[in-house]
This record gives sequence, structure tokens and C-alpha cells, in this order.
Amino acid sequence: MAAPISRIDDTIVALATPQGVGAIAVIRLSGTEAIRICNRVFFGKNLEEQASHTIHFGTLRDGDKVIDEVLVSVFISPRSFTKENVVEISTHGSSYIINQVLRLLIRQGARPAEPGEFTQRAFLNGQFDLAQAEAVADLIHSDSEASHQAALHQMRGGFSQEIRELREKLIHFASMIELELDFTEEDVEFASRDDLRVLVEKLLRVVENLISSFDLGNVIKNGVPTVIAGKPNAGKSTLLNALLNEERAIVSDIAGTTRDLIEDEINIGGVMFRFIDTAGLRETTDTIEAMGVNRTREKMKSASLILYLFDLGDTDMVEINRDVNQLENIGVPFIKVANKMDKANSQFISALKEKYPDTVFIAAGKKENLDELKEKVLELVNLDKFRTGNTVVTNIRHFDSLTRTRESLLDVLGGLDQEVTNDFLAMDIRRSLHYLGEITGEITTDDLLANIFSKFCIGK
Ligand SMILES: Nc1nc2c(ncn2[C@@H]2O[C@H](COP(=O)(O)OP(=O)(O)OP(=O)(O)O)[C@@H](O)[C@H]2O)c(=O)[nH]1
Ligand SMILES: [Mg+2]
Repeated sequence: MAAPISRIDDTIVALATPQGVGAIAVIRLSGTEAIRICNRVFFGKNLEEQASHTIHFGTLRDGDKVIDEVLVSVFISPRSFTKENVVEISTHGSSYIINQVLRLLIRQGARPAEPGEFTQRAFLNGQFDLAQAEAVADLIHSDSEASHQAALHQMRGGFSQEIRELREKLIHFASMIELELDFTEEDVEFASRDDLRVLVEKLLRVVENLISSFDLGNVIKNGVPTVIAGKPNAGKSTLLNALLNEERAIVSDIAGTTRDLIEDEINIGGVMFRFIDTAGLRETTDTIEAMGVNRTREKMKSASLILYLFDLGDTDMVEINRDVNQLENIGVPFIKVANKMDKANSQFISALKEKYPDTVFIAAGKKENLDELKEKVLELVNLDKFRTGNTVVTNIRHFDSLTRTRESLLDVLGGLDQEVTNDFLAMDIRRSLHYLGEITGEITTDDLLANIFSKFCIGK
């Protein structure tokens, strides 16, 4: 394991709850001196004599001055998140009190924590591996059931376990082959090349599955990209606003109102969607609008789902047929959404229902039938893949290490095919082991650690 990047023998302190006014705030101390430092300013029981996992009422004082009435929770090493002595002080949630308490504790010898330092200590003290530590960050930021599931699964050991087991088997082969290097004269084979090939191929399958889960992971983390597209004035911005329940985009009866992409997230049935309102599709001589239209076309290609929106009072069957044709060519799943049901003629509706029975009819302006649209949206994104407890890679660093692992595993296979000498084979295996180890933190560098933990906020 790498050397700690910060001193781990001192006691750190930070606000653990969000900045700003709240009913209560929690200030957390971690380190050998955590309990002693708190005890010096706490009036109530002697905290140093209390059992682990107990809560105590008292006052915090700066000399004679009472700062607040508080509850103090005591966790004795190693039974805490960081495995160090930990004290959590619940104060009233005023920023004045929080600042006073932090200052007081710092004067008593605590040091302000760096971003992510609590989680970093938990990692360095063996509470969990690196992939799990990163999942803590994801878990804190998760805003939908699906992203929460993915982060939770990873934090509990998700794919680390799978990778560790396979990595260990590969280590065994590496050492056998290296052992053979000591017996070059005798022409012995400790490691069966056939067994090695079977293992490497198995590893490759796992690694490739994880690599391809990254797209899904990305979607879970950032929302399913869903583009609302259609002619100017179809009611795209009205629909976005209706789904969001706020006036996010400008709506007007002037064709060509929206010129840029407007995005926002909406949670539908536990899955986060990123809805993207676009510039209405038409030929235009206006330079800015034309740029907007180009962006719309680009976005449609990279979307997971397209809502094809048209105005029932302003679109004929020929147009719809043509648009449906074009959408089919793009190859992204789409839903035909007929808008302005309130002013449509019933003959046209019947004709449409006959020709395209899967059309969803809405009145975005009146927020009518939006639930039906939402159901259809959920149906089309194939929920099962978002809900399974399967391992999903959501982290770009893991993706990177996995891609390098794949390359080096392919080199091992290539080496086996060409019957390269043992030292080359051993080298390629070592390289695969290195990249696999990077994921779970068996192989780390200070830079890597600093980079990961700096992405956390202070107090995490
Ligand atoms: N009657 C009726 N009018 C609607 C409905 N939905 C939207 N509108 C009106 O249609 C007009 C155009 O709406 P927008 O949401 O700006 O249309 P858009 O598709 O975003 O248009 P561009 O941004 O120009 O591409 C506005 O006057 C809306 O009030 C509806 O369900 N019924
Ligand atoms: Mg618009």
C-alpha cells in the first residue's frame, strides 16, 4: 500500500453537514486526540470515560462563555468510519455557532480537514478499498434510485470482489512463470499454458463486460439523455416546462423561439432523465437559428431516446410519415408525441391512431396526459438494465484502468499464440496485474490518491 499523503497521526475537524442554516449541524473530529480535544471544551460527563457508541448532552464553552448546548457522540477506535477515535458534535445549525465551534476545536489542537480526508483515512486504515471509497462520493451525490443502487452496490464491494479474485489467480500464474525463469536450463513448466489461456480469456470477458457497462453507468450517473425534437412551435419548450413543473424555457407563439439546447433533470419512476429542449427543426436563413438546428441534429444522434413532438393542428400525415422515416434512419428509439390535443380535429386524431397506434396524445399547454407519456418513456428505456444489482462501472478512472487491462491481457494472449519467451510473458501478465490493482487500490500512487480524494468536499 502507498504511503499516506497526509499525516495520519493528527486530529482533523470539519463540518459534516451542508453549509448554511439548518435545524442542526454536525461537526466531526477524527484522530487519536479527537475525544480528548472535545472533552476540554465540553461540560457534562467526562467524555474520556464513556463507552463507544454513546451520546451525551452538555454545553460547549469557550472559557466562561457558553457557545451552544450540544449532543456529542463518541466512537472509539477502531469502531468508527475512519477506524480512528471519532467524535460527532450536533450543534444548532447557525453558521455563527458552527464557526465558533470549529475555531474552538482548532485552538485546542485539531486541524481543519482537507477535502475527502475522512474517507481517505477510512481507506488508508483499511475500512474499504479504493473503488469503494470512490463509491462513497457517488453515493453522496446520487439523486435517483438507479444511481443510488449502482453506488451502493459498488461501495459494498461490487466489482472489487470479482476483480480481486481473478487478479489473485493471475498472480499465481505470474509467480509460477517467474519460477520457471529460475529453471531455464531444466525445461520445466510449472504453469500450464492452456490453463493460463483459459483464465486470461475469462478475465477478458469480465473486463469487457465492465467496459461496456460504462455507457450505462454514465447514463445512470448523469441521466438518460432524452431529446425533445420537432418543428418550431410544436410545443417543445412547453413540454419541458410542464415536465419540470417550472418555467425553465421561454415559450412563445413565434416560431424559432428556442435557439440553444436547454437541459434539465427529471426523475421518472426512480430513473433520472436528462430532458433536452431543442431549436425547432426547419430550414432557416437566420445564422444563429441554423446553428441551433445543427445542434439539435447532433444531439438527436447521441440521445438514448427522442420525443418526436408535433402540433396536431399544424402537421399533416405526409409530414409525419417523412419525419418518422428520418427518425428510423437515425436509429435512436423514439416516441411519437402528438401535442395540442385540445385544439385538434377528431378526424385527424382517428386517422393518426389508425396509422400509428403507439402515438401518445397530450396537451402540454394544459399538462394533460403527461403521465401516459412518462409511462411510455419508462417503458422504452428498458428499465431492467437500470435496476439489476449488476455491476456497473460509473467511474472514468476505472474505465481507463479497465481499458489498459484489456490491452495487456490481449498482449498475454498474443504472447501465448506466438510462444514468446517466459520473461516476455511474465512482463505482460505483470502489466495486467498492475492495471487491475489500480482499480481496487492494491496499486496506488500518491498522485492518484490525491486526485481522487480532492474531488470530495471538505467534511466527507
Ligand atoms: N392550444 C395549445 N397550445 C399550446 C400547447 N402547448 C403549447 N402551446 C402553444 O404553442 C406555442 C409554441 O410553444 P413553444 O413551447 O414555444 O414551442 P416550441 O416547440 O418550443 O417552439 P420553438 O422554440 O420555436 O421551436 C405557444 O404559444 C404555446 O403556448 C397545447 O397543448 N395546446
Ligand atoms: Mg422552444
